Amino acid sequence: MKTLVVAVAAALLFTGTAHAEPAKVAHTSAKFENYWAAAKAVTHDAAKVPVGAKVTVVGVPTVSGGTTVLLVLKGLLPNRAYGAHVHVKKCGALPADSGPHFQNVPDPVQPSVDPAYANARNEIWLDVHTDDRGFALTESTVDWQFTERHAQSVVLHNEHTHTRPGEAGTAGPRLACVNVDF
Ligand SMILES: [Cu+2]
Repeated sequence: MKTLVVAVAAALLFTGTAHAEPAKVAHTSAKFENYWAAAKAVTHDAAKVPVGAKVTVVGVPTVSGGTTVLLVLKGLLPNRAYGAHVHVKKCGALPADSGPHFQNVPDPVQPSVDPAYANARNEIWLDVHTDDRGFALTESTVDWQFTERHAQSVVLHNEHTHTRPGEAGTAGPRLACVNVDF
């Protein structure tokens, strides 16, 4: 009987939230490769993101309704700045294939370079500076979750992310991309 009550309660709880898919944990660990269809992590510029460099991304929904994303990189160029963001689409053969940045509140004007939308609270920015061994670790927490809309990649860029009107969110050429099922 007790089991039945628990089962019914669980079913009701599940039904009650079925329209808003619960946020989930996302995780990818991979080595950057030249593009091929099943590559999890793709380098578009092997001089700046070498083949064989390692990347780990973890995305975790927080109890307070936010999301924390962790980015770990090994084997990049030492003592160098890289920009990084969560992008909407999967990595592809071309750098542009990963699409725009994921925005919690979408900018009606695309491409989005308005700091009101292209900022580190409405997007997930993961800029890093590598140490003298090419290692970097960073984390970003935003106060929203991936529920109805999802993002599919993290992209590394050539520069740290700009913030001024007209260039907000830009960070130079896309150097590499890793698929993450957020
Ligand atoms: Cu980006």
